[in-house]
Amino acid sequence: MRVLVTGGAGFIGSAVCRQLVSEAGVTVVNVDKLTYAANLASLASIDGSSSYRFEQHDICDQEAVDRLFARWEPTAVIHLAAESHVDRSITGSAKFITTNIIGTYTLMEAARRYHDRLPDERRKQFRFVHVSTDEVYGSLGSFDRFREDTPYRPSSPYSASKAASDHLALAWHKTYGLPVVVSNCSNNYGPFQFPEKLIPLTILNAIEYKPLPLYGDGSNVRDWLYVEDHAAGLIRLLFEGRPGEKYNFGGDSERSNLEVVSQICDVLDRLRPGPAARRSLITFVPDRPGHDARYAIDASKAHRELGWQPTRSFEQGLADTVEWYLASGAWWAGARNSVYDGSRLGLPGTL
Ligand code: NAD
Ligand code: TDX
Repeated sequence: MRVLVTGGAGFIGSAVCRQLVSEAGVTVVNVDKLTYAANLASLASIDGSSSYRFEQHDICDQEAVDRLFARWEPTAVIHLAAESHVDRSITGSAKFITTNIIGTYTLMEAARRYHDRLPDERRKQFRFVHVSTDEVYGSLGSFDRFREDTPYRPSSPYSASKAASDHLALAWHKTYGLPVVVSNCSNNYGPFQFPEKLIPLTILNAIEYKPLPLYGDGSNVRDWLYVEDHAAGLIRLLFEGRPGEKYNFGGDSERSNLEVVSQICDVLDRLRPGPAARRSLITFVPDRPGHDARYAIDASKAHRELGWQPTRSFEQGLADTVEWYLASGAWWAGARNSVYDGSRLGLPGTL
């Protein structure tokens, strides 16, 4: 089995590549443009394996993508390549429209032509797993949870672009018979996450005793899932996902942003005591425009149909993640010092 993974040098994609090669014994071709969010060091554990290949390409480049299908003849695709940071989509939406919508379209067109040419047996086996987000459903009140049939109400340029890509993916199934499976997952966290997202940004700032920016009053709620659990769910979709279906993944771990940041402070105070309790670094900053109040996932379909369950509690996963960042300065130093400059980008939470 050979799987073409897009965005495999990113946070979730690298976890998918590592699991496919090291645990599932599957050959991976990783196609990634290597944007600011990519880090090939996240793949060090499988680089050099005969089951792993890297191809640097933009998924918007139709000729390049067609060539990839012809050259590698994949059994399946897991499509993760995207612009993924909501704040960046607010200050510059163009790349989100291009990569998330045109890129997905380009990839699916190539997949469709390839799929149509496959002999019967291989055509039956082929899957196109489109990786999306719970943000397409918009914001929840206090009680509900997102189900697969919850209507789409995206709030940000990022989530609107992902919503568009989901609609395209399911239309390519209905109209052309491309065996698409869509996943909608809640917030991921864990090792190898680029330090612009809440959890790694907070961990690194707290290590360095810098302010910890919380948007608004910190009461917004996210449902956190450990990245390795998400990757395991995506791999199950390759084998068990029903074409044309959507599957929600979540961690049953709803926490307010204030709770998450406070917990990181406490873990770090325990692991690396400093001059003052780190909660004193929490700084409330102007809110993100269009900030969704609450996300929560009903993942019962994935539990039932895929036999998938998250394996790690949020408390355990967060402690593991903090320890990983403490031990992995070489991985994050480059991204932090030279690439990510929030103040230059004018991001909403910048201090
Ligand atoms: P990421 O930003 O860490 O990685 C994205 C990767 O895509 C990078 O390696 C980047 O170089 C690559 N890429 C970007 N544009 C490209 C292009 N035009 N051509 C080829 N490669 C390109 O993102 P992530 O957090 O790993 O998210 C992966 C996917 O999962 C995305 O589709 C995202 O929408 C979705 N998702 C993320 C989360 C989350 O919490 N991070 C939750 C649910 C769904
Ligand atoms: O400095 C910050 N302060 C803060 O309060 C940052 C970076 C974020 N926040 C808040 C905004 C959100 O309520 O924390 C929450 C999490 O923010 P992000 O880490 O930016 O994630 P979010 O906007 O929820 O989106 C993430 O989950 C869904 C991923 O970035 C998306 O790719 C995924 O689809």
